[in-house]
Amino acid sequence: MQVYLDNNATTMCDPQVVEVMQPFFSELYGNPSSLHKFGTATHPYLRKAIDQVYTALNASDDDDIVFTSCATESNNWVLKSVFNDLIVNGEKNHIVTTEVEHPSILAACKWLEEQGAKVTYLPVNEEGIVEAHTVKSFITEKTALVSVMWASNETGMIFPIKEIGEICKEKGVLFHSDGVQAIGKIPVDLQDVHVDFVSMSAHKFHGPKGVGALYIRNSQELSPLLHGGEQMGHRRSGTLNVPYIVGMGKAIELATANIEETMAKIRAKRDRLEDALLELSETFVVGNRENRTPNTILISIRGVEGEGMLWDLNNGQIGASTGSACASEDLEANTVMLAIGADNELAHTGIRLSLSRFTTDEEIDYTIAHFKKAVERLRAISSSFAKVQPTPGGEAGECHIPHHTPHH
Ligand code: C6P
Repeated sequence: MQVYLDNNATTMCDPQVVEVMQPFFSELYGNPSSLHKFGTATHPYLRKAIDQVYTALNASDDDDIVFTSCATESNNWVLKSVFNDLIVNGEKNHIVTTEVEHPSILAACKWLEEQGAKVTYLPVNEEGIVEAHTVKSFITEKTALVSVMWASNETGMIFPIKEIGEICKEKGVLFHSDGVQAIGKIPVDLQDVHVDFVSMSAHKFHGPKGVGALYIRNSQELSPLLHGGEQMGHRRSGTLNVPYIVGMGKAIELATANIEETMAKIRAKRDRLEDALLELSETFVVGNRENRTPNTILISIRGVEGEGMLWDLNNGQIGASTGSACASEDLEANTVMLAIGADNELAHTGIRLSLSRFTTDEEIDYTIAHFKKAVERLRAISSSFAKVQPTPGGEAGECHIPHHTPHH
């Protein structure tokens, strides 16, 4: 058996998505900007894909959804263009974000600091989220943008986006949310939440890699990141990637249709897996279940190095991760676990397990059995676990670790 439990890194492209993409490679391959029939033949399919994204997110007709290559591009676009539009001319100078954003936010913010922006990286509480009142207390009249992720890729914890949106609206500050790990996992209703910009990537909800989008409320001004042709109303130049856009439309439609029902099924499997793993002594899961995306577990197993565990799981044909896929090539501690205040040793033990609608009960049974054996084996050879062994009776549960103050 092979078990894929790394769906926060990427997902399998749904066969129904692959099917709708197929004709656009070698039959309907015209450039949508061309005036001849090969080009114009693609238009109804593009319109359908756009409608599918609008419907899935309950966007209004006044809003814009602009296709990009991925969420990394969408995130960079918002940050760099707000910097260009509001900070370079001296109108504002400040961006508020969190310590636990994806590297496509954090690295872009670091770069903007070098260009002269002031950035506040807000700390998270022991559950791994930033509280709305913390955001409020760091907004000043110089703040141009608040950027807070909708849900964490590492812990699955859902941030108080609705409250933060209200605060930003009241203060007249632009609000961006990285929606990558929320869309397709929890209902996202853009009429209910006041957010100016939302980033997304199709491959996180069983669409193809290499296509994403940026939602822009009220089609407001945002200077382009890529200059060139007139595509997407000059907002994002480059020939439209028709097969992938069509695939993204289908994928978001499938991922959001009956989302409550689908997620209840995934949640039941996730909870069964989590309950079984928490039977192991000295294990902690970050964040409470109710406020987490229903597919995600970040579990820490005292005395078991994350990389060793991944290797063992991999030998058992189970794909998991120690955290964000793009930060997992180095052997550093899990940055989100450090941000919630875990000690260095504990922050090296995080394992992220992320399910999808394709995960089966048999796969969960197999994972539970293999995981428990792996922990026993690795603890038997762990010198650090030998040292902590006598701690009281092997308490297991959710991780409660004190939090700390923000840095600028
Ligand atoms: N996170 C993970 O293992 P791209 O690569 O551009 O499609 O998506 C980037 C991205 C942006 N924001 C969030 C919250 C994300 O989770 C990701 C991708 C993967 O967690 C790969 S690093």
